[in-house]
Amino acid sequence: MERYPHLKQSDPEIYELIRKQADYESGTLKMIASESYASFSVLEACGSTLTNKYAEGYPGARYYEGNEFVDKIENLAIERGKALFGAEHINVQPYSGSPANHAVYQALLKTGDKLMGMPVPSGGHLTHGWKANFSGTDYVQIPYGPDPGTGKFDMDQIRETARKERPKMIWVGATAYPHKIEYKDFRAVADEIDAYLVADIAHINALIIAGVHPDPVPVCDIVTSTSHKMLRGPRAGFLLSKTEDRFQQKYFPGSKLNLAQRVDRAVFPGLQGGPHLAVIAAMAAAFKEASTPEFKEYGRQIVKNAKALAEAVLAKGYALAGGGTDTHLLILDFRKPVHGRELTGKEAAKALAEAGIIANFNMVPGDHRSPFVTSGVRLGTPSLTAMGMKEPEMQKIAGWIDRVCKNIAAIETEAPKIRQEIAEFCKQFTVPGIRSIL
Ligand code: DSN
Repeated sequence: MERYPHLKQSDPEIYELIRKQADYESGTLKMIASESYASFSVLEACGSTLTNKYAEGYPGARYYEGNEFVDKIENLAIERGKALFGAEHINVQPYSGSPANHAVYQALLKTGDKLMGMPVPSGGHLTHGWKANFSGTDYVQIPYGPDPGTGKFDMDQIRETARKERPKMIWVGATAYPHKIEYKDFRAVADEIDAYLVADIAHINALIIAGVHPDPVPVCDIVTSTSHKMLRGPRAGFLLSKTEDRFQQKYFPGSKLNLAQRVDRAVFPGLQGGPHLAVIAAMAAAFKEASTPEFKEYGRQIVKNAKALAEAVLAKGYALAGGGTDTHLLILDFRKPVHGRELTGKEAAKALAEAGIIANFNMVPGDHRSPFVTSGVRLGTPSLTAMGMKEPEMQKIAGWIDRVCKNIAAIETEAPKIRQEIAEFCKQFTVPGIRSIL
């Protein structure tokens, strides 16, 4: 089947670049922990004519006419999302994860308020209060992070910081934390100081759906997420929330709006204009896919694959931040020399990419190197799992990673050989949204 025939004819330049990127992504190992593959169905909804429509507002209360069908679409996304996550309320309009997180600040805080969050080098997200982001310039981040020794959260330390600083909100969520997060422990801390608890599950939503990671929805005030990454939907965000605000009397006395209404107001008209309806239709399609037993199996296999990969690299003498993984990602810690040499995260990630293993350099807890160099490489298994790979394939991949690191001084000659092997290997697998098995 020829893809994008109209674009091919009208704009061959852009068409070729899209085609080349798809070829690249199906002939290399996509191990960026925050990526996976959207299905053909999700891509079709994204590329649909809904992109033409304006519909500011929410279903049944729009500022434009002509919404009979788009209201049904957004309502389907809402119903499916609520059922999938067991949430009291969902807003499916955020343009992506950062706008969803921005809406949380608008719904809960006032400029200058304190929040607890992880700085980016500790594994947090920009929007969790990082100094270069609105969340760090307009609000005050009280930092916390994994213990540099164990690589895991030390709840006693976190409680002590919370009691001392009394933030109004605690973010729980990470972009580079390989362990399970016990939300109920954070809830206990938040309750001691009357703080909102907000989980960002963008990285781990499929694991929660699959039941292999604790579920934040019952205990958090708001849960935010992207709908791409391992959820395999369109590039967008959504917000799950409780209907009532447990701290209404304390922080919003006299307000006629409950928490769900404040969340909706924060998204529109607080931050955004017209919702991206094609994307919302794609999100509805992705929620449907994520409700299937096959998706739950994918979620379980992501973790099995990450554990198998972790065991395989540990067996080859590599160190991992936090000692291993019980999620979708692992972080190679190059502070322990391999093959007689201490690599930096940056040089290792670059060499791996030349060989066809696409990942990113990443800080490790207690890293002495700058965020532009780092001592770690973050590896994720969602994309590999979406292609149908299982534990035996992780053994093979660990072998290629080791070959790259062993031959890093002569990577120009070794990388093309490995890349060719990987390209052949990838042909055995379906690449969702790109190609079926050849
Ligand atoms: N950029 C994402 C990641 O790679 O973790 C976070 O949004």
